[in-house]
Amino acid sequence: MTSLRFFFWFLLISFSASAQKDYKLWLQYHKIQNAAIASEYKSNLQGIVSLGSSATSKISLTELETGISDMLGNKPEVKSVINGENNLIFGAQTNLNSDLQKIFQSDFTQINNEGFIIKSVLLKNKKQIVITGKNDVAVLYGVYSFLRLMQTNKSIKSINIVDAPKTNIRILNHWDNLDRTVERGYAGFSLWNWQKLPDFIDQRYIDYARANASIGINGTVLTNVNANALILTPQYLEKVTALANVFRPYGIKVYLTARFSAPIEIGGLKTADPKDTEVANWWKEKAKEIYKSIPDFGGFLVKANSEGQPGPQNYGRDHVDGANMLADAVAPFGGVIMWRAFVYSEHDANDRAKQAYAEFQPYDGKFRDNVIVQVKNGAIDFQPREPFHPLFGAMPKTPLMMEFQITQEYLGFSTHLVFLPKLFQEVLESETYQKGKGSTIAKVIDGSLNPHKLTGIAGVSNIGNDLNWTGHPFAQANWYGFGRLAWNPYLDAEIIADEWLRATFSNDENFIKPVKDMMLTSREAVVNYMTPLGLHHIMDTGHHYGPGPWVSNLSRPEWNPTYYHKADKNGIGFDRSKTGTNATAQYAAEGEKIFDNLETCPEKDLLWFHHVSWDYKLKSGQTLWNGMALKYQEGVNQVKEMQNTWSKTKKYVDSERYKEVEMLLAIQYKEAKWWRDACLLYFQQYSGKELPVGVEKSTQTLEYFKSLKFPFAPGN
Ligand code: BDP
Repeated sequence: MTSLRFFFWFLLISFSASAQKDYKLWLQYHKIQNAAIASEYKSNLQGIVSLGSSATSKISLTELETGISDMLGNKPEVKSVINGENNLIFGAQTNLNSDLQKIFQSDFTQINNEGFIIKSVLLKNKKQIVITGKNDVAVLYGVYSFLRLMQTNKSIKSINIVDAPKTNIRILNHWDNLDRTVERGYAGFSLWNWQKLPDFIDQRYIDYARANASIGINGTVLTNVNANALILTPQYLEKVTALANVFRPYGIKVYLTARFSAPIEIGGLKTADPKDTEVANWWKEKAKEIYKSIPDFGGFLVKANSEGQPGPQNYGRDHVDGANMLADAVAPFGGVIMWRAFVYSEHDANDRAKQAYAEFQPYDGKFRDNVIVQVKNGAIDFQPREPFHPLFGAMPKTPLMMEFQITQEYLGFSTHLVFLPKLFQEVLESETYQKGKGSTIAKVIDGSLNPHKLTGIAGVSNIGNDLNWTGHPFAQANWYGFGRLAWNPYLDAEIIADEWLRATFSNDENFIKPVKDMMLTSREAVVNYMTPLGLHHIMDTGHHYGPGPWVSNLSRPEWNPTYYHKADKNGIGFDRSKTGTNATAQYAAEGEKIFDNLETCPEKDLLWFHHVSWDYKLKSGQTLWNGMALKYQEGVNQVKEMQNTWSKTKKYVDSERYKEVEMLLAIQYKEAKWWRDACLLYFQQYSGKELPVGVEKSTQTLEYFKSLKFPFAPGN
């Protein structure tokens, strides 16, 4: 081989090795560097015994074999019976022998159907580690949990874990269209290759299911909430069935979005009125047809009478009529309706933030028991920061499902490094005060505040067919973190970041510490350089890329950023207190009082609830104008610091991912400055004040920023 050919060959190999790292997500199974831990694992994991033979058991076995041999550098012996000691034994409750049944008897009473037990036990006086649960999927969760312990180099010597998910629907919402474009998708096209399905099963479907199972996600809505009825035709259902078959052994159920007007569009009916018997029967027949080929079909997610989507109101009916009609269609098969509360209307002059509550709160207790109402975390729309949605504290008789957005529609797309579990945790820890102090959103969601049979958390997916799945290597952490929080809404974001970094990159403390800090501050950084102090929805309209606080020419008032910030000569902010739209009254009394009063309203939400003067004194002693300008600058500085942190990680990260993140952080820095400069120049017209010391002056004019256009911004 000539040296040039050798060089290209070498490049190819190292590129694919590195690209594979990106693709492998948090399931890298790096060789363990810590000798003491590696030898502890080796002595405890001499053999693997599978007590099951299902497709799911086979996945568990393969996963353990690959994970353990990659991490330890040698293959453990796979045994067909339990003999000797220091084996890793796994299997579902019904497959355990009587000795093991006895050992785990009381643990089984502590877990639900998806929970697992991992324990070091003495079986006939021999030390073994056992992973068990009530069925094979639960065992698979235990297997991934065990491998995660190894990936994070935790001791397994006297392992004793009993764990179970706190919510029952842990689901990704894909806003994927049938032409494979993804609404608000920034990581390529849809994974679902409808044209080649059902006969061609892309390896990616399997890898997708595996990644989800590894973090406990058990459902996927394949299609966009802005739905296309064609997905419900036999031609497409056959394709959906093929996907469901791939996902089933991983414990993942398939759901679809239901276009409310489907009975007209594909059923040939004259109406989609939910009170019309023919319509109700059409849905019943449709459900029967689906369940015939997908017996464990999860159900429907519905966006109705929202942003132009059809719904029951087109026929003078309401959300309850619509949801219950669909609920009756899927109930005989155990299906669920996830009905979205994301509604606001151009005909309603009321504060947009109040509309979903005004419409849905009176329906409390009126839905069938297989309906769960899906509520976005905030009352407007997935902003970098929003106070929690007031519906969470106001519908005790209705199961409410959280809807988070993992894809970064309003948070810099897949170019900005923003660790979202910080945002998710802030929401889940918020106090609704529904039953006094301690009534957190996590408790509403997991059904512990007001008991409900159905509980759940949905995340709008950030996954596409990019090689690295999510566009930004660090956006993988948001998928990961979403799954972990859906399993346990009380998990700390710091623990999630720690696990993810170790599993994805390295266990070296010199890497973990600074990079974890970087992740944990990244959410506050984006708030600072985009929408500090409670500002919101001042992104450029339509695509939501970059700043556009000046936009005021759109037909619907609430589509204009000026509607949200209300900057004028006197000050800035949306008065949602008693003196304004009184949106604060939608919160339970204790919360209402806090938000309503300028003195007690958290400064992070100040301009969400209050219109305050430019000279208003912040807690820091700064005027509002100076404080706001300093926040914008702080955000920019934080990104600079992120770049600085990353520049020191070269020796811990493969060159490709190092370079990717380096380039992305450079874009983020550029865009953070763009945000700061554009917003401050714009607001300065109203405040009429100079920038305080420490805030850099823009090198461009406001006119320049206003002239920027992005007709092909992705995801729109
Ligand atoms: C907004 C998005 C829009 C979605 C809508 C929704 O801009 O693309 O269709 O929410 O959630 O965030 O229905």
